[in-house]
Amino acid sequence: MNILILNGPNLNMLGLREPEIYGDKTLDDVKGMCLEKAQELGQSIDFRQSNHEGELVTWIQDARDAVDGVIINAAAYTHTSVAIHDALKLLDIPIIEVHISDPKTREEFRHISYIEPLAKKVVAGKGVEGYVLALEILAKL
Ligand code: CA2
Repeated sequence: MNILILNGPNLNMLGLREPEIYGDKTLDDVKGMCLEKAQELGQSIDFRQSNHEGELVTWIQDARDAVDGVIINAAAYTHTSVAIHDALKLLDIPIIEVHISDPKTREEFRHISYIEPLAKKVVAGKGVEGYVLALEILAKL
């Protein structure tokens, strides 16, 4: 099973500020956790981060016919991006939406997700462990 794990804007700063919301692990630590779990589950992962909406859209388009599942934490683009929604809509593989915090319990502008209607499952508020849970969910599908 080939899985694409996408991370949106500012997640490259993980572990460097706001540890009370996002914890103290860096995105590299999260990648390491995912690689370890993927190996255990016999999955192959491609873990990426971009601060650019268009780059994320291109990566999602490229995932067509190339991967078996997508895990996406689109960060702030979750709440704004019709472009990412439209790109994900073209995939006919399972999409798991991940958030480290629980956006629904935070500011109102974080309550809308343009990804949620397309996601097989949303994992939110479980910290960075949510990425590992998403890999387990995909393994069971
Ligand atoms: O909880 C999540 O995973 C979010 O997707 C994180 C986004 C936020 O806009 C979403 O509403 C919820 C923010 C990503 C910024 O990440 C940072 C983490 C630590 C330090 C600085 C930035």
